[in-house]
Amino acid sequence: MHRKRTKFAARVHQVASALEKRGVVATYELHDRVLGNRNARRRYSHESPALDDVQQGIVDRLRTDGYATMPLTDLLPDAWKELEPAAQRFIDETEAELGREQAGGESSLRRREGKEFVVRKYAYDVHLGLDDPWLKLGLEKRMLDIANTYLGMWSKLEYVDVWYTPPVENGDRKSSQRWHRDFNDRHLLKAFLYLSDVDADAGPFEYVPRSAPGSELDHLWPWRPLGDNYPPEQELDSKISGRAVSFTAPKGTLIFCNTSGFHRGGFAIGKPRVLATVTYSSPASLAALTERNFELADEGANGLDPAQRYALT
Ligand SMILES: O=C(O)CCC(=O)C(=O)O
Repeated sequence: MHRKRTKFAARVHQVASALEKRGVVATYELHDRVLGNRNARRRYSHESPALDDVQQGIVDRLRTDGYATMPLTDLLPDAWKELEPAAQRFIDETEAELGREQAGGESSLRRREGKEFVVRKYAYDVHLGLDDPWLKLGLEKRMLDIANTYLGMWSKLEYVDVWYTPPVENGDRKSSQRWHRDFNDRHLLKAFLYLSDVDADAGPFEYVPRSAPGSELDHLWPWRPLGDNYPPEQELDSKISGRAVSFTAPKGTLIFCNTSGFHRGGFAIGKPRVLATVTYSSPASLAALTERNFELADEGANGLDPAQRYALT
C-alpha cells in the first residue's frame, strides 16, 4: 500500500481510536454496498467499454491470477516515446539531488514518512495538468477501460507518481518491502511501469498469485478495511510454498496487479529501481480510506470522456 499512508492514513492507522476506525470501516462498507460503488457499477453496466484482444487478455489474467504483465508497447504502442525522456529527466534530477544530499547540502527530494527509502516525484498535494505524462498514462482510455472492466465499475484514479528507490547498503526489509495486502480497498488495481531495468538486486515487485479477495488464497490473513495487513514474513512464506512471482524485467514493462492480494517490493540492494505507478480504486475507497494524491490543475476536463472525468472527480 502507499497512498493511504498519507497524512490521513498515518493518522487513522497510528492515532485513531478504535471508535474512529470503526467509523471509517462503517463508512467504507456503506459506500461499497450502497452509496458510491452501486452508482459506479450502474455507470459501468450502462456504458461498458469494448475491449480488444490485448485488453481482454489482461483482464482475463487479472481475474485468474490477480496480475498481468506485458511490454507497455503491446498496450500503448506510442506512449513510450513521451514517457522515456520524461523518466530520464526524473532520474537525472533525482540523482543530482541525491548527490547534493550526500554532500551534506539541502535537497528538495520528496519522501513519505514511514517509507523514506523511496524518492517520489509527486508524493502528495500536487496539481497536475492534463498534459502531465504520468497523469496521461493513468487516464489513457486503454488503461482505464481495463481497470473498469476488471473492477466491474467506473473507478477512480486515486494516485499517480514516479518512484526512485536508491539501493541500500544493508538492513532489513521495511514497510512495503515486506509482504502485505494494501488496506486501501477490496476493489483495487495498480499499474507499475518499470522505468529502469529491474533484476533481483534492484528490488523487483513480487506478488502472490490468487491471493486477492475472492481468490484461492484469500483466506490467508484475509483483506479487511484498515486490517492488520502485514503478517510475519516467514509464516507467509511457509504458507505460500514458493508460489510468489518476482517481476524481474526490462524497462518499459507494465505490470497490472490487484494489490489487495499479497505483494512486496523495492528492496533495492545493488542498483536503483525506477517506476511509475497509478492506482485505480473504487468510490468507496475514496470516500473512506484514501485520499487522491493530486488535484487537476486545469480548469475543466475538456476532451475527456465521461469515464475519464468520473475517474478524476
Ligand atoms: O515497491 C514495490 O514494489 C511495492 C509497492 C507497494 O507495496 C504498493 O504500491 O502497494
